[in-house]
Amino acid sequence: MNDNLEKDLAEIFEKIKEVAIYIQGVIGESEGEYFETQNSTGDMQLKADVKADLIIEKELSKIATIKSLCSEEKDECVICNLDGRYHVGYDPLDGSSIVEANLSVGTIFGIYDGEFTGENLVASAYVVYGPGIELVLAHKSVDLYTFQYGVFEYKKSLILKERGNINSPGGTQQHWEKHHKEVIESFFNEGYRLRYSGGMVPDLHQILIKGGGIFSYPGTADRPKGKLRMIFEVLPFAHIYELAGGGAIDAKSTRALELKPEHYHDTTPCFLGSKYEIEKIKEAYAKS
Ligand code: P6P
Repeated sequence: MNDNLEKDLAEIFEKIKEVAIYIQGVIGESEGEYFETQNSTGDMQLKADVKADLIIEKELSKIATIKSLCSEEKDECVICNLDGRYHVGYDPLDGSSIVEANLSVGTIFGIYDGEFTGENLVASAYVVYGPGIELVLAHKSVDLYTFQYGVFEYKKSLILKERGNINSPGGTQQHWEKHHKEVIESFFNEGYRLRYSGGMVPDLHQILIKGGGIFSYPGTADRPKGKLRMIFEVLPFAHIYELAGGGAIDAKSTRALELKPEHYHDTTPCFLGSKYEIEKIKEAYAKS
């Protein structure tokens, strides 16, 4: 039992609001320039990636209840407070490769009370840096805040209906397996609209804001384990989608929140969406 959870999360959420504003500034200055370095997943590192990561590490390590910070941009976790309790997995700037195209990008946080598994996720959050800054905080509900006149103002809770009409299909299409191609096509044949920017945060945010749909990043011939990282990306969004009334599974139809990463940077095929769409994915993959 954790009697301090609400108070602890309130402090962490306030800090996330603060770093969101700093990171927006970093993006604003960015001209898409890269370092010569790569991160643990082999992605080239934008200076904005590294700057955003340093901001988060500097600010969140000030919170005494946070024991460790595990970043997509670093090989290992950083222990910040030995007497702390929570382990925060985060992607400081997801989709940074599209910053140079001035498309929306985001930051993702998973707050784990114990080791990095879905069952230990006590809260998740993400920030969308777009025409405005939007923040979603998820603990007992999925709550949307918009940055207006210098503060984050609560707008509403986000809920996923039984089904939607957005289809957001990731992965290299020439490497999709036959059954995956067929189920993606089946949504389009039902009138779904293609909405895919290459930024996981705005793509998943759009489905939540519109109330339903399906996002997929499958295992493909070139990436059998998919591309999206469990700890920093898939588990936090799986937590958010389930809390909003939808679902999140892997290619074996296992609940994403039941997956147990073996390594910090493990990836998984993932499907996140409304209940109807998740069931269609399960049926299609069961036949394969
Ligand atoms: P692709 C961005 O690099 C990212 O990690 C996610 O934000 C996004 O969903 C995915 O990769 C896009 O990958 O292969 O479609 O470019």
